[in-house]
Amino acid sequence: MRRFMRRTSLVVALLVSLAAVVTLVASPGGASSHHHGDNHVVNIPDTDKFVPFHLTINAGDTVTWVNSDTDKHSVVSDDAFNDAGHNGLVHIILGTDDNNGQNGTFTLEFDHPGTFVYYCMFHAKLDTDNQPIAPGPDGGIQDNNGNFGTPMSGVITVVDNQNQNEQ
Ligand SMILES: [Cu+2]
Repeated sequence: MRRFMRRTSLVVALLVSLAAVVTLVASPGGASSHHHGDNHVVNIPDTDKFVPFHLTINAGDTVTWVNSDTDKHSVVSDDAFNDAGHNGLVHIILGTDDNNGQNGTFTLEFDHPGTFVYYCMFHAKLDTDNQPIAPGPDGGIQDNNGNFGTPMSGVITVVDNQNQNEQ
């Protein structure tokens, strides 16, 4: 029993020191493969749209959605056209009505190049060809004539940052 205990604590001690070494080795490597991430903002005003519609960012950057509308909105990605990570994402961003008067926010980090196409499930939906369309008279962006047809969607293009790291 004693012997077993001693052996066990030796193994534990070895594992702890191994973990420490792995941590030391891993952190500088992780820092150099990503540039210092910039944060980009996509605003959601009270007109049911993402502003800007399209963003180009570097791998390692973050994007923060800021919902200043009273209504809640959402960021939903579909695997059919998303190769930038966060596949199958469904995230609701509260509006000021449900968030004590404060803007709802949501931040994602994008770690590798690709395209992130997203839409709001309340103000857009996907058609049979996986294209965002307005869900009906109560959704999408209506023009002055009452027509609807612009779905609430957006695109983030994530590019490789290797060249910038070398500068
Ligand atoms: Cu919405």
